[in-house]
Amino acid sequence: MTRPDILLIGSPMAYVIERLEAAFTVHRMPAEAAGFNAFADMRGIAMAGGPLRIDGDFMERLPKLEIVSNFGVGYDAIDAHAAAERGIVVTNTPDVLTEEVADIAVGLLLCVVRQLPQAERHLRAGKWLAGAYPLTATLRGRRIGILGLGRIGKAVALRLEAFGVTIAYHGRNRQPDVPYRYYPSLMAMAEDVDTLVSVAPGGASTRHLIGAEVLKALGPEGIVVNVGRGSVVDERALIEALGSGTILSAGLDVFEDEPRVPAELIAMDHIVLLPHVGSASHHTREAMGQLQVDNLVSWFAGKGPVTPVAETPWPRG
Ligand code: NAP
Ligand code: 8YV
Repeated sequence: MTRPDILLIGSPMAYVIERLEAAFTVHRMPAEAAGFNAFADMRGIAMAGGPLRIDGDFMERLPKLEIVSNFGVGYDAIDAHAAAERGIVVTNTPDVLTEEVADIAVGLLLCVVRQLPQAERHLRAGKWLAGAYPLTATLRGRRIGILGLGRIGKAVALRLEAFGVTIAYHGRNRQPDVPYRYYPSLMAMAEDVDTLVSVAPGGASTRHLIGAEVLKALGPEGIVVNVGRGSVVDERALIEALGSGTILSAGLDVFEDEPRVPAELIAMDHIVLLPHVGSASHHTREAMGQLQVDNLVSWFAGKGPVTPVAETPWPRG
């Protein structure tokens, strides 16, 4: 039996490549998308970051494509509707990274509120000898609004409950069985909270949801933590709000044009910036890699995908 041809896009983990090579004939995407004819036989894609977007045009050039297996729960780089129209299944890696990313969201929030990275820099620079680090803001009494109370958002909320803060959320739908106040309007929630934690996915429906008006509504004690996707925040509006004191601070793990981070953000010492490390532990990245491979192996064994995305349900809707 011939081994299915699989195309690697981005930088899959060595462990993923090894497992794929054991089961499939593996091909790599050239640096520029010149030689598409060479990929006419591809039946699967293993996608792992990178600048390439898999849209309908791309799919048209791979006529035998059956499945796109994404490394990561967010699949905004893949047009899943275009895939559904063509009968192509898209899979992602939900659940296995939920707790890890929730840890980072809360860690980032604490770093921002108590200025932990700045305090550490103070010590390392020998400045403690000259004086104590200045007093900081506090988590006490904070009213937190979560944008995107999905798998990760709920895990963030659960952790935050232990801190005794007030928790509310906004999404397109009210969640059943959650004890937090639901706001059908993000703007209304921003007016009632001072801390916005975004765990919403990327894509057209969430682009720049957090803009100048929402930032202004958070007020001068306002904090934005974003571990979802950079595109959800209007970065220019955020830079303006941070620079003018419209809000207090921000903690960002994701950016609009990764890995390029605006110089204005890098120059701001009072905010906290991370290089998209929400899921980046050995443990969790291995679990994600395993699930990415399992989806391809299960599909080509005729058993269907393990974790198809909502737009390409299995069995087919
Ligand atoms: P999920 O379970 O699908 O949750 C997504 C939540 O966002 C849902 O509650 C959904 O609620 C809400 N949402 C979706 N579209 C929205 C819209 N247009 N307006 C308002 N809310 C919207 O996904 P998850 O597993 O929690 O992951 C969430 C996201 O986190 C991923 O898509 C990814 O972008 C990001 N992520 C980042 C890292 C990192 O390393 N920083 C790691 C993993 C994931 P409704 O459907 O009710 O609107
Ligand atoms: C990964 C993520 O860093 O799962 C996601 O959506 O953003 C992260 O877990 C990313 O997908 C790796 O490319």
